[in-house]
Amino acid sequence: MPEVSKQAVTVLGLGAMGSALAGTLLAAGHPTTVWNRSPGKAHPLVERGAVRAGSAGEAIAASRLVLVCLLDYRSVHEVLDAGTMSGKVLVNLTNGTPAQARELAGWAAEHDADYLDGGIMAVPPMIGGPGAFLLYSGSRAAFDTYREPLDALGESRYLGADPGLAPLHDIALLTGMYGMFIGVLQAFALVRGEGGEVKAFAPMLGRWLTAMSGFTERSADQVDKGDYTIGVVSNLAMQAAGFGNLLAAAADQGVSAELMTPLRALMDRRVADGHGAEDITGVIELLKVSGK
Ligand code: FVH
Repeated sequence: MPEVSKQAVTVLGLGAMGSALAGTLLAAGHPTTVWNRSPGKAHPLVERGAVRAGSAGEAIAASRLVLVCLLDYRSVHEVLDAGTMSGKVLVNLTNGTPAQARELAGWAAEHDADYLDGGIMAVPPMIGGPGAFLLYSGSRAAFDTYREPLDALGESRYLGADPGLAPLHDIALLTGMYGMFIGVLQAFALVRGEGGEVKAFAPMLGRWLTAMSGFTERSADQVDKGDYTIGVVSNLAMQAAGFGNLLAAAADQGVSAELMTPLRALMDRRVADGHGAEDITGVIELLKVSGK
């Protein structure tokens, strides 16, 4: 059986993530052209079989599929302006806002290019492994045509034609992650504040966070229905009273509670508004910004 040739890919940006993407595509057998502003970062990939382009324009010309993974959208625009995008399929894996993605999709359309936005839900060592998943939105045709190289990077999930959908979900997921980071950092600061060994405490924290992870599904149901009385196990008034102890313990230890105090204020407002018997999820009602 003759070997079916794999689709050629250009990767613009060889930071930690771009290098992982290009290395994974090479390992999957895709002819890969690479370019980076600082050319030295291409060297390990060239040793593995990548073609180093002399300029961003040359890299864009090399393949129909152009993956871009740079620091931000400003750098994306700077780099893409150097090439001819007509007839290309641009897959942008740079972190940004839904508005930035929609603007770039419009720019691509003006330049006669197809556009797919992507959100990478993985850190570089995870790329190509079973834990990585990537969110896509924008051109369905681009997603279907290049499904094979996209799947090589991780599990691919297409969210819809609106290019803003992938960054919306990406940013929402990262928001959840940073919320967890806030809690972990504050918990470690408290344990350290009393001279405890954080490494010994960490497995207990991991176990507790796993036990509490059911909150996401239970609260999602409450939010979708706009009813914060469904399945209440721990009412808000009780939680608000206990939350004060988290802040008081920090103050006793000389640990700042600045990561936590905003939630305290919102819980207290919600209780004062008469929702103490409901779930904490109702705090979301106070996050609505008027005029939007
Ligand atoms: N690394 C991670 O954990 C996360 C995982 C989820 C996705 N993010 C996003 O991926 C984008 C790239 O992140 P990265 O990890 O590759 O970042 P760096 O290693 O810092 O590399 C940045 C690359 O961007 C190039 N660059 C910056 N400014 C410019 C510019 N004005 N013109 C051209 N290129 C530019 C930089 O080039 P150089 O400094 O090597 O010359 C790197 O190639 C990012 O959106 C994450 O949020 C990563």
